Amino acid sequence: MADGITGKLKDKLIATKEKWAREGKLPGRVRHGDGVRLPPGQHLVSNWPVLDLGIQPYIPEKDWKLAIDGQVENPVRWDWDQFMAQPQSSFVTDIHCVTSWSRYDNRWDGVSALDVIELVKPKASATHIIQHCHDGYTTNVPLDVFAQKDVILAHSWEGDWLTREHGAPMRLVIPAKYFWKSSKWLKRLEFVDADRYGFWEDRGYHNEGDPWKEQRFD
Ligand SMILES: Nc1nc2c(c(=O)[nH]1)N[C@H]1C(S)=C(S)[C@@H](COP(=O)(O)O)O[C@H]1N2
Ligand SMILES: [Mo]
Repeated sequence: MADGITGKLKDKLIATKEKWAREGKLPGRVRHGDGVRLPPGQHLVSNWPVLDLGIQPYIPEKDWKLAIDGQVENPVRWDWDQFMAQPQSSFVTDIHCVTSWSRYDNRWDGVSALDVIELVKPKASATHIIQHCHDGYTTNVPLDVFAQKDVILAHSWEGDWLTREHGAPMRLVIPAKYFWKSSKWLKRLEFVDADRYGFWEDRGYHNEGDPWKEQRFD
């Protein structure tokens, strides 16, 4: 063990790296789509379109809360400072929207889903996760999709805080799925023991939403 403050920081850094290595969570990219980067029927854009239900809730950080509960051993309810005090991760991932635009190389900062899972400890009964948002939007994913290593509860994009129209102060990002599975203005992650459709899944969107399989609508 190294001595002093620098030594302590070094130990902490080494411990983090050892943890990453154990989990296979090394910084870098997760490969989705078997090496095909642009999914079928998509075109690239360089801007970042805004899509929502016409309501863009304003949630000041002082009023923000996130509940992570349901089929977990250790439910949490974070305020903003508690959320920001969690281990931080950074991923660069691509966006694929079902309306056919894709955007490459988006840098996200926030708390990784793997760190959330490690903390709340899903029960054996947990199979899916329902995302609940401040505008009433919901969407669902299987636990193994949420547990992919580039899934992030993001507070920042390209080094700046998320803007309100993109889901400030925090949104989920699930790179392996069409973007409707990535909730803006997230307020609750509910671990459940049976699948349940969300807003668009109820309205004819495909339940899985894998862009490389073109799972757009049912
Ligand atoms: N809370 C909330 N999250 C949402 C939506 C929404 O209407 N409300 N729309 C989804 C859809 S269909 C898409 S394509 C993306 C759009 O995110 P963006 O506006 O940041 O591009 O958000 C997803 N998450
Ligand atoms: Mo969308």
